[in-house]
Parts: sequence; structure tokens; C-alpha cells
Amino acid sequence: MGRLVRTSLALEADLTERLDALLKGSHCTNRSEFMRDLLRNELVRKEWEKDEEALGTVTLVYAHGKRELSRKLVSLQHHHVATVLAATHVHLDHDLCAEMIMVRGRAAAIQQLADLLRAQKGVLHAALSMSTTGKKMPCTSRTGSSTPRPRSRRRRSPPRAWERLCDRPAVTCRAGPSP
Ligand code: NI
Repeated sequence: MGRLVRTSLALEADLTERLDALLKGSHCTNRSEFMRDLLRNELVRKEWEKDEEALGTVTLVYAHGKRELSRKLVSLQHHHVATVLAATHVHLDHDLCAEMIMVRGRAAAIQQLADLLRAQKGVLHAALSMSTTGKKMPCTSRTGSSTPRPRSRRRRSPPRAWERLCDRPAVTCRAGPSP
């Protein structure tokens, strides 16, 4: 974990009000957490801009009945086997499928694969979620404590919103007709 350094910011009053309004609507409990998240998002954006190794998820919604579409989508993933880590397929209804494809590799290669998948006839929507491998991400605890307490003496506070989300069981598949 990184060493915490206290710093101060000079912001115009109206900008500070906007910051606090954004903070209220977020999962963060204080300005420090909020600023850390903003900075991390900016660092990830820079990693993508510089075409560094990145992590992403491509979400596709498509009509599986479209001629040859399912085969083409699988074929594209096989041709990018160095970057595709895993894929989850969900049958949304009788006609529609969703696929979440987790990808790791150079940012441009991930973007290219997402663009190719999006361009296939029958794909109704495609979204690329850009994330990071975390290798270059400064790491601190969300509570601001840089030294974790021993496990036996650690008091368990009620889980916060983001922790509750992490506790949800992962749903990776739903019963339905095969494409
Ligand atoms: Ni399906």
C-alpha cells in the first residue's frame, strides 16, 4: 500500500460546491476518496491513450438469429485469442443474446476488436468498458489507513455500498435456448 501524503487544494467556491454535490451522489464518503477515484480514472484514461497494456470488457447485445452472426462473433474472438481472456453468454429472450467478453492486451488492439465486433450486422449494441491491469495504479486502502491492523483485532464495520456489491454472487449464465 502506498504511503499517504496530506495535501490541500485551492478551488473556487462554486467549484467546491459542485464537488460536494458530486460527492453526495457518489459512493464516496469524503473528498479524499472522491479525488482518488477521479485521479485513478484519469490514470486509466492515460494508459489507454498511450496504448499501454490494458484490461477491458466488451458487452454485446445481438440477435442470434441473424445469419452467420454467432459464428462470426466467435471467429473474431478466436482470431484475437491473445487478448480474449473469457466470455460469458446470456440468452436475454427468444431472439436476443448478450455477451460479455473480457479482454487483456494493448489498448489499441482491444479497441480494434471492440470495433470489429460492433461492426457485425445484427449487433444491436456494443459497449467497451476500459479498465486497467493495475500494474501502474497507485494503491491505497479506501479508508485511508496505510497500515492494516492485525486480523484478530480488526473490528468489522457495516459493509459500505461498494462492498455489498462485491458480495453479490456472480451470475454468469441463464437458462434459455441456445443460439
Ligand atoms: Ni444466446
